[in-house]
Amino acid sequence: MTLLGVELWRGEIDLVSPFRTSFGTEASRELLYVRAVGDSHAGWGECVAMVEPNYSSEYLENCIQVVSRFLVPLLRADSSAEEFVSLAAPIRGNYMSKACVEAALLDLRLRQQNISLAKFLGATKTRVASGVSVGIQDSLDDLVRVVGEYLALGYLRVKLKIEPGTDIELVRTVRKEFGDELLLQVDANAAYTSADAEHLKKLDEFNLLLIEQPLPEDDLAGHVKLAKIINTPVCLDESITSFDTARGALDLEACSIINIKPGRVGGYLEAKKIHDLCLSRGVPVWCGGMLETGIGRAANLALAALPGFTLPGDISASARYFARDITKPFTLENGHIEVPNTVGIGAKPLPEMLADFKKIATFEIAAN
Ligand code: NPQ
Ligand code: MG
Repeated sequence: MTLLGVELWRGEIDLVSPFRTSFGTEASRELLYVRAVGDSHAGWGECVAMVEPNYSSEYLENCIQVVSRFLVPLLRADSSAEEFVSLAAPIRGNYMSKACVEAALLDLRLRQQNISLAKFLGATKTRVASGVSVGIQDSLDDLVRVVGEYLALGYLRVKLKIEPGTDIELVRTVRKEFGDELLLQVDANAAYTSADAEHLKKLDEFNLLLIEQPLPEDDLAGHVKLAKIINTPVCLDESITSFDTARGALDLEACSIINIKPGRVGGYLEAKKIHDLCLSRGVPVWCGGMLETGIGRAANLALAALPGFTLPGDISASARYFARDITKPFTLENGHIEVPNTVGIGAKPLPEMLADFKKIATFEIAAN
């Protein structure tokens, strides 16, 4: 049951179509993996940071620095994921860096103990309801076509990216085209300000499941005020970086739904604590996505199989983003994706795909 070493692997996979949000357009996914090497097993963790600090303050190069200089040195041959998390606690922020190291260690330890991540976390479902995040399109016709294609594939919920000037008409068009039964929500990625409250109130007529992160991540007070003005439930994403920020947002009534992303909160152990808190308070949660490949997607499926994940998440099929995934592809079956039930995260890179990736760092872990 030992940890012998840690490796960092880098690569890039093109997206099947550009993904436009209020903070930019992505055409490919630059990737960073952590590999935790044991005596007879290896664990993999995926870093969800983007190349540029546009979604949050973390970015891929910075994660490589933080993982190499501050996190790997904390590891011991017998470190558990729980020990790593407590040793890393004094290092402020850097949630995505911590999460990918924790995930690799968790995958390794669970493989060594012959347990699946789903079982370890307390999963109660064998498949999870799948939604899709739809980027901003060049025209309303394009949007209707793209949404139609996803619904034909069986996705159970549609999330539309919005930004100032590209919002009300977008939602009206999709609601009119696909009907009142469609599970529909929007995500602003923090693009509005409190001054837009009356404008955002116009979305109330479209019976949306939620509006996600309308205001800047640190404007909790603005979300409290907005939640009192609009009827559409407010869901927070970027603002929730830990158990404490989740509890605080709920105590202040800044939101009534939470998008849980393990990478954004420092890992699966913290994500589970947030899940348990929300379950105890009857607050719906759903699993967000960061355009993960199969390594991150497999682990997120285990998390989303917990009982409190009652809304369809952004864990889409691999094909939503990638023509070829780093792992065996995750596919949509009747609007759902199967939860891996084999040991660890239940997935690992395909050798032929990993061949295009570069091992950029190797660290030996001192025996105890
Ligand atoms: C969100 N995810 O919920 C994020 C935004 C996002 C599925 O909408 C590369 C890496 C590109 C992460 C683009 C979804 C990304 C990204 C958008 C995350 O806010
Ligand atoms: Mg979001």
